[in-house]
This record gives sequence, structure tokens and C-alpha cells, in this order.
Amino acid sequence: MPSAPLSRSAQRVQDALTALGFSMGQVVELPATTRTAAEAAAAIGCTVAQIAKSLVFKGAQSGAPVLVIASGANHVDTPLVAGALGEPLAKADADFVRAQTGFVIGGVPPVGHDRPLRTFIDQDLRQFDVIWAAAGTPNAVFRLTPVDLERMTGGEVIRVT
Ligand code: 5CA
Repeated sequence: MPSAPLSRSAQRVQDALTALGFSMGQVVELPATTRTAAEAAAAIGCTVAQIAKSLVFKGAQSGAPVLVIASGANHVDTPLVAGALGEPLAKADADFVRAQTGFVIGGVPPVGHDRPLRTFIDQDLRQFDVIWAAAGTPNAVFRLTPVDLERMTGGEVIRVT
């Protein structure tokens, strides 16, 4: 069965992946919600830990956005990220996330943002052969490897938990 065209935000992520040379990364839009890591894991049929969740924070002093891509099983310890960043982290609200990335919470992808974001990657994701990340909407995901994720984002791999 031919697949339906991707929604605009999901296509934007697909285009970013293609432009970055990750042509094997195929964005899929699922009938079920993938808004949270648990929902995404259930819809995909993988473990929650294999979901690369994209969390946006704000540098408390600079006000700059910070992207933390963490294993869905981990609760991010913000002081650990702050240590790597060099300033404390403040919470980002939904409007900040949308304004800084161009995507809504639950669909924030690791790449394809309006502008580059300082990015940190949870080292725990390295244990998996395959992981899944959000692709622009709360129904869209794509499959990748931890090495792909590190290469496409240029993110710094750190302990987050
Ligand atoms: N699509 C899935 C994974 S493929 C996804 O995006 N999951 S997530 O965990 O990366 O995105 C949801 C995250 O958004 C939550 O873990 C939470 O950190 C954040 N979030 C949810 N609601 C809010 C809110 N009101 N303000 C700020 N952040 C929020």
C-alpha cells in the first residue's frame, strides 16, 4: 500500500535528514500517538529506553535554548547537563519550545530546527543498535543508530542521569 504524504512538519524533518545525507532515515507517521516516549515505544514496539526523547531547556543566564536528547527511560538530572553547559538550566515552556525549534512538544526532532541548538546526548543511548526519535509531530518518528544521532546533531555525549 503506498504511504500517505507526510504532514508539513514531518516532511521538514525528512528533508533535513536527506540534506544531512541520512537518506536511509525514513520518517513514518503512525496512526497511534507517539507524543510521549512511552506512547512512542508502544506504537513502535520497542523499549522505552530505545526512544531518543528531545527535551528543550533554557540556559538560566543566557536564555539560549539547549536540546538534551535522552533515553526515554531516563529522568534527566539537570545539574549534570548544567555542568557540561556551564550555566544552570531553567524550564522551557511550550511557547519557548515552539519558538526556538519550530516544533511542538511531543514532536521535537533531533534535527531540522529553525536554527542550530546546543545539543547534548545521553550516553545511555549508545548501548542500542537501533533507536527511534520524534520527527516533527506527535505521530511521527524515524529509526536511526546512536552513531547517526551523534553525527547528524554534532551533539556532545554526556551522562544525564
Ligand atoms: N515523540 C516523543 C518521543 S519519539 C517525544 O517527543 N517524547 S519527549 O519525551 O521527547 O517529549 C515530551 C517531553 O516534552 C516530556 O518528556 C517533557 O519533558 C516535555 N514537556 C511535556 N509537557 C511540557 C510542558 N508543558 N512544558 C515543557 N515541557 C514539556
